[in-house]
Amino acid sequence: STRVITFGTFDVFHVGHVNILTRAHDLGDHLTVGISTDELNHAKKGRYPVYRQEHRSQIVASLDCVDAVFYEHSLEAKREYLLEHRADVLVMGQDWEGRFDEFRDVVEVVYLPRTADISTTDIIHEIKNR
Ligand code: C2G
Repeated sequence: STRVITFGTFDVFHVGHVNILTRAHDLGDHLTVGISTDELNHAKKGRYPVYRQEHRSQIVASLDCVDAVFYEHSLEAKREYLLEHRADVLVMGQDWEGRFDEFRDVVEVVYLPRTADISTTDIIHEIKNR
């Protein structure tokens, strides 16, 4: 059986997130999702997510297409996460194209097209400006 893994923040959960998770699930038999922690977001993006990590992971874990979730504490630990979760396929959106090619020795790496015209950043702006 094929084990798929993907990573993300999944903040202010939207249909682009649904699409990548359902397509990732369809590439195998078991989908594990690494949820980037609040502290990882603060360190890498300079801001905390709108939704705290417990709520983001609870939302993602509730989906039929998701079998397991864990917290991604560090971007540098990706190889350890892939091995720990016995992943066969790593799926990421095309905004990450090429960025995970170094792991092709342990997993198949697949970059999927993003859903057009939707992002957490745009949603935050839309809410601010109404
Ligand atoms: N995504 C998508 N279409 C959108 C928006 C997002 O397909 N319109 C995908 C992204 O390509 C990504 C996933 O949804 O694969 C999660 O996106 P983010 O929550 O923005 O994830 P990010 O903060 O990029 O975290 O180790 C990698 C990081 O944890 C990725």
